[in-house]
Amino acid sequence: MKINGTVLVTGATAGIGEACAHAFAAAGARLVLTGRREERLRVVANDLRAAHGTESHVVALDVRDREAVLATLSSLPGEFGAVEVLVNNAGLGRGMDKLFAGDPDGWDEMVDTNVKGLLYATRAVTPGMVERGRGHVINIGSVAGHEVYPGGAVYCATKHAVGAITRGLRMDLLGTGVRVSTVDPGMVETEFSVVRFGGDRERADSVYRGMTPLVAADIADTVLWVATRPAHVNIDEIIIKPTDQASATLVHRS
Ligand code: NDP
Ligand code: 8X3
Repeated sequence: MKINGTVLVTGATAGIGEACAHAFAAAGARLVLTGRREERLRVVANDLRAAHGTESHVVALDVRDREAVLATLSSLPGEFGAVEVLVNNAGLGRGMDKLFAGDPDGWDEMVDTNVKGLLYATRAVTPGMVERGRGHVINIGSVAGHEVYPGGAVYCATKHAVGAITRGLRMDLLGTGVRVSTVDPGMVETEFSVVRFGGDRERADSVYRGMTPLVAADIADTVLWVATRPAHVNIDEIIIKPTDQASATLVHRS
């Protein structure tokens, strides 16, 4: 499976985004790596160069910063500008309080990152794809875009929105040659739960206790597969869960 061209990953400093960067680099792509933690981006870029001889362009940005996203990602230098695959991965959960007791700042952060950030990156990158008559937008959704669970109303709402945006974007790009997909994971052990629970590692670890979660590389493998189908094939959506998980809330633990 070879990828010729540029792959832009949002949220490439950790977890699924970092794993996607590695998978695409191994397949021959050049990478645009974005995220807020610039130091981490440089480490990832160095790792990719050492492991695969990959050329990366690092862009430290917050996807919530509309002006920065639109200005920077629509005018990437040289060959980095011809983005072949956009992986809209940057996202997070904040807390699991009941909605009536929830933290509005956390709601803002989830909506602004998971929904609006994804829209800004898409708006910056897709005009070039349309012009070139080729490209692929791959959104990282979630089982939370298919189900709702207690304490997850806002996070689930953002991932339902990702599903709606994916379907609408596919309609709007019909006839341009640009593909649109969503890869929707269940439980993947990354920094996600540590972030969701405000750095409480004990609580984060308990999410995966007694079961075998997915790892970021499982999702990256799927994203790469989606991106490497022939140009006339569009994988609309994939739900991928651990064998130990039957629904968002039904998990086998031993
Ligand atoms: P991680 O916390 O490990 O990684 C999240 C990434 O998103 C980091 O690179 C982080 O970079 C980036 N990010 C977060 N906020 C922003 C922001 N405002 N601007 C730019 N980048 C940002 O979590 P995962 O890898 O698990 O999550 C990746 C995606 O997968 C998310 O969309 C998540 O909702 C989704 N997902 C995760 C599942 C799981 O169980 N882990 C399951 C289903 C979906 P930085 O902090 O440097 O900015
Ligand atoms: C993250 C997975 O099940 O915690 O999207 O919502 S879940």
